[in-house]
Amino acid sequence: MAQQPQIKYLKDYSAPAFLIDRVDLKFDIQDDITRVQSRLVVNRNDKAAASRELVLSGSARLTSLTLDGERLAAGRYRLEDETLVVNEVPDSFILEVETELAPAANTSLMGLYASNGNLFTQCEPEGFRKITYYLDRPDVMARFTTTIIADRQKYPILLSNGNKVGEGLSDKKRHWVKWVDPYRKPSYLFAMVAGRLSALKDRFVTMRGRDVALEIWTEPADLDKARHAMESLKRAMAWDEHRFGLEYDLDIYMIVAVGDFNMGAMENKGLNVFNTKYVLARQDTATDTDFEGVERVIGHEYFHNWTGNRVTCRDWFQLSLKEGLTVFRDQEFSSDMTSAAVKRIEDVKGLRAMQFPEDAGPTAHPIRPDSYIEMNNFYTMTVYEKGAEVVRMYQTLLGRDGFRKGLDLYFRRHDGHAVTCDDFRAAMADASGVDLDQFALWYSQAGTPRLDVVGDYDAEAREYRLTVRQSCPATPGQDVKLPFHIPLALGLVGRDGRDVPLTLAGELEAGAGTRVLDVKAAEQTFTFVDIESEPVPSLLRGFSAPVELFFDWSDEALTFLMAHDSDSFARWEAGQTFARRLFLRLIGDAEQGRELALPQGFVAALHAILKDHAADPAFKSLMLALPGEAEILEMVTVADPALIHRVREFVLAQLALQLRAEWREAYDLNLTREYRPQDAGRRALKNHALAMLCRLADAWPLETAREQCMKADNMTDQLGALLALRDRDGEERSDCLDAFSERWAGDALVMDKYFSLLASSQIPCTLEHVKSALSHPAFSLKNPNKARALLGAFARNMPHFHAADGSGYHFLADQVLALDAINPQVASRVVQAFNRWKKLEPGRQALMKAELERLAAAELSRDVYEIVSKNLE
Ligand code: 7MK
Ligand code: ZN
Repeated sequence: MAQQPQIKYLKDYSAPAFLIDRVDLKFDIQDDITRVQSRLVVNRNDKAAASRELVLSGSARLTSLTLDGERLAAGRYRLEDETLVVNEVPDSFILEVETELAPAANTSLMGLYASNGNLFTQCEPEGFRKITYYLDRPDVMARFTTTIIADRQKYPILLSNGNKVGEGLSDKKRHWVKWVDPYRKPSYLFAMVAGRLSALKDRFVTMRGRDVALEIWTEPADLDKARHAMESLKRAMAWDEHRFGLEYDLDIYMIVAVGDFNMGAMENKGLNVFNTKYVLARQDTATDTDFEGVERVIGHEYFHNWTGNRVTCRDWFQLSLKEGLTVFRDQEFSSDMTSAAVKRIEDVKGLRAMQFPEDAGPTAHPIRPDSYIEMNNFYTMTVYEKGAEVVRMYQTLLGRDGFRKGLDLYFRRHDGHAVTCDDFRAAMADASGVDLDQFALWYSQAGTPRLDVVGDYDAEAREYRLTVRQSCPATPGQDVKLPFHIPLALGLVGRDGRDVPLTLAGELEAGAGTRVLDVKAAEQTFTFVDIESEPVPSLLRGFSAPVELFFDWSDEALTFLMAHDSDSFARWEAGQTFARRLFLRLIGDAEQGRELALPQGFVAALHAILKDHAADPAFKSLMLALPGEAEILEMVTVADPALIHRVREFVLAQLALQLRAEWREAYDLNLTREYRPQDAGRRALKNHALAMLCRLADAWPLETAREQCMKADNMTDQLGALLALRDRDGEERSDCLDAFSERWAGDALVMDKYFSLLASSQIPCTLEHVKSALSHPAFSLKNPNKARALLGAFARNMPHFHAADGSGYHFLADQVLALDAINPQVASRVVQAFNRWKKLEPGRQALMKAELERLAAAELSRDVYEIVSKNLE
């Protein structure tokens, strides 16, 4: 870093000195450059401190500047540090700004950029300033019009936000289109697309009878993969009306798919831009998980139209206001479209594998951060996924109806405005009468709270007492934490496996089988009365709060909950608790050089699950899956990745061996004759069984996997077989991989799967394979999907990334440097593979630190600098 980058603070927020009423944009697209004319109607903001200087953000080449029609002389303005300052401005005026862009040279994929010959924009959070000079902050909401002029052959399709109001020819070769967005919006929601694209078209009639044109734009060759996205969009629109009474508000809704995109997708008003990964899905190219991902992200961006666009964020510290809420909404949508139990478990798995480590590491931050260097670094698991858990807690505390009333009030108060997380919390409190003052701490304190629960049964008094103690580990900049307001959902399970009605001491009537306790103090005791015999507590049902909970269940109690708990999340969690405990014990054994052995109780519990033929196969597959390596790493104080890997592999190998007949039966029973989307759960369980069987020394599973891979008529089974073969060095593996990469050489999204397979393999020469993949004709570091597929997968590969000689670390650091020169945002994601270095045993810790120091000494982007410096603090 040439100079220390500036830190921005929430506490420094001040309202903008000027507001922009209207923006008229004109994009003149030439071969190599695009000229942008912007005409701003600017007014002084009487709600802000008066200033005679107009300060605009921007970094594009400025070619002309006029104020009220007069060209500004050099002395009237200055350009410095990515800002344009205009002196002596009147109270109201018109500013015309002209800039020149080179989209084909823009590899950051922020602002205006080229992808495969077409042009796209990405403006959230601060990409608009790469296009023109502007008050590029979300509390400045303006009415936009966009005119685009381009060659008819090269750019037949010209799109922007809102409604198309005119089009025509400017000369023989060039045409123009004008778009008007009737809604005020911040600049981050601006979008423009130009290129050769084809559309899948449909319609949706809203609850009040508005006829909406739906268009999904893709490259012509991909159009036959857009059907599922379109069906998902219609389901999302109907669901938001039904669940939240929210209706779409324009006559057209467009989605454009692009192969080069930094994130999943973007909710630009009326013109969503999507990573192809979340649009294109066809049975033979996309897995069941991919299909679910498309539905989820289509839903997410659609839901933003109300939670994000109609009501937006005052400043970027409030990002979770729209993201936590919209993730919660997409979770509820997916839950209603498939299985609520499975969805909840998958979300919690994701949170544990990725958000908990973030909250325990050097980049830990509250869901509403108080400072940042680069805002792009705060599109995190914490802001999104923990943010969604915080929104879910409102619903748990207020009930579904109370939550709905709160949301209605939020829209009544704030429609058309840019607001804060406190405004959201106030709407929830005011609509329900529930005191949510202490709840505010979820927004300001980082770290995963810990609940230590002790149960005590008093047979004499027929009482069951639960004592709950809460704490929260220190995080960077926050040594001491105050107690949170935690909704703790629980049940007490009787000997017959049924929930005991829960009555707290002092209550007159018997309560329900599941109750939500308000845990607010550092230590609290709850007494349940009329409890006939000692129950087994089922705690944190439905994962009612993003915390870690500890209770001293016996192995028998856990097996009992696995079989009988009425709450399916808690059934799954009992199995996970059993497994976590087992891992801790085995890691201790391995460290002491003791022989490893699996307790029969654990094997028997999984045996019972495999034999439960009435259970939903998707749920069964989750019950049979063990906590991942990343989760285990967080559980130990000093982590040896090789040991963690070895112990986990041991357990898996033992389960494969001791339950081989049952796995084989699960495989056979879940084979399906023809492909039907609704058999996704059966495919999941079948492929899980196949992967377990491929751990055996037998030839049969490898042959079966080869055959399944070669003959599959759908990507789930093809990839399922490849995953089963992934770690088995041999002919079956190489034949299948070769056939796969040959067949799919022309399909970018399928090739991402190929690169991930190579990078996640346990076979000895994986690093060599990853290195040679960098020069594979289908690979490019410039494409974020490719970089993530290869480098992201490698960074999660425990034995290879954490190779004892440091070769994995060295390789990844080299790639971070290469990537940072191309696309800082993607580089900054990849470098976070180093975040947990302090958790590792001394040898690897030193190796990782050396790589971080090597990075720190290099010329870095703001994005990577922020992460590296936080790691070394
Ligand atoms: C999801 C912002 C966008 C990280 C996860 C998304 C982004 C980053 C999609 C980009 C989104 N507003 O809709 O949240
Ligand atoms: Zn979002």
